Amino acid sequence: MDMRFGILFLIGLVASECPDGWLYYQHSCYMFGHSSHTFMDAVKYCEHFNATMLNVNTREEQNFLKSFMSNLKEHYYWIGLTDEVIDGVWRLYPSEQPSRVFDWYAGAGEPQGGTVENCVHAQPGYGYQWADVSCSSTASVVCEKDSSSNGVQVIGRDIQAKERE
Ligand SMILES: [Ca+2]
Ligand SMILES: [Ca+2]
Repeated sequence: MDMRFGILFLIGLVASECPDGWLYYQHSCYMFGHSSHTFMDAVKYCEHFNATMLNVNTREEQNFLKSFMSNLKEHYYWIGLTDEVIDGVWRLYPSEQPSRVFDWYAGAGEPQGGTVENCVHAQPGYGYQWADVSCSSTASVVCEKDSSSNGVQVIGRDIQAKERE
């Protein structure tokens, strides 16, 4: 068997896979935490897994995750979205890119917390739509990482690098 073909096949095969216990969707892996943290502790929790908090980039991603969360136990989940820097300007965390996708729970007038509520969680009672809340309140967290960042693919790259030597 042609060695190069074998390596490319290996990389292709693992590109759609996530670590055990993580959910795959469109090149991302997601992990739904069970324990409660403040926003900043939840950031560290995700970093521990080489991930960031969930960044919702598309409407499709939001709809997929909302539907998945509705089948889990009734946890509140932090997402990576804050207006800590400028009130009312919602940015993804930690990139600080302006968010293009929103799913606020209009039934409670969210977001309505002004300068007091600068972090965002998905709330079971709101069908996992979003509310702004105090960053020092506690919730579980959804962590996200690129599916290509898993370890097996790095091994594939190592093999390829060796072949070139
Ligand atoms: Ca995302
Ligand atoms: Ca609020």
